[in-house]
Amino acid sequence: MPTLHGIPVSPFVRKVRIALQEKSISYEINPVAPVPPANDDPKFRAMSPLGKVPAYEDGDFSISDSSVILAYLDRTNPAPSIYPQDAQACARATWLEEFADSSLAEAVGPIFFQRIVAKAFFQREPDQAVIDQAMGERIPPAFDYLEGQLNGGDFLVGDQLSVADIATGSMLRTFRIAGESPDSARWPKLAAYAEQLLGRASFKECAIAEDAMLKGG
Ligand SMILES: N[C@@H](CCC(=O)N[C@@H](CS)C(=O)NCC(=O)O)C(=O)O
Repeated sequence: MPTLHGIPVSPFVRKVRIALQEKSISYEINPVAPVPPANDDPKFRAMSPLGKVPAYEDGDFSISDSSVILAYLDRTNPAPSIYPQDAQACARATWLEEFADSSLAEAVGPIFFQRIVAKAFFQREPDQAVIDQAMGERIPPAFDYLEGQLNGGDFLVGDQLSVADIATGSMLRTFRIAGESPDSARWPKLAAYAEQLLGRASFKECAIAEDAMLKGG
């Protein structure tokens, strides 16, 4: 059975878990934390040269990076595809995946780090100035952009779930774990989109392990 290496609360590990669930692929999870000494382990480094999670091990093959893993999964288990067929729609979906993994991650990450990681892993109180700066300056442009990309439907591109939704939903789930959700008065389409996406069976299934881990279970 394939093994996914990485702690479930990582949004990048979550991306892979969602894709695995949507494709009904059975797997085991090895909850490696992306910090030494766990990510210094030579066996892990061979799978993930940068020491980041996730890494994915499939028999004697392994690869790292959530976007690369999603592309691999789609080749090895094509149905249902998480890439639109049309070339331009596919390009848009992979661009939105990149946007979620970079700009949206940079907006949401500091809030999650201060509210959850600092407390749980470093026994530190959250730095409110960092949270305010992210909420005031980083979240609005990222959410404005996504609001403009949505058409009021359930998906960012076309009429089925794609890597764009998996990556965006994963970051919106991180935002939710940090105690936040998009303000429906300011971003109505994004707020509705987040609600239905995070209510999907694959996201709910992942949330069980995440919540258990955050509660120390
Ligand atoms: N582009 C990578 C990003 C992965 C990533 O940054 N993971 C974080 C955990 S959420 C990590 O491993 N950080 C440790 C580090 O940067 O050294 C992907 O999509 O997998």
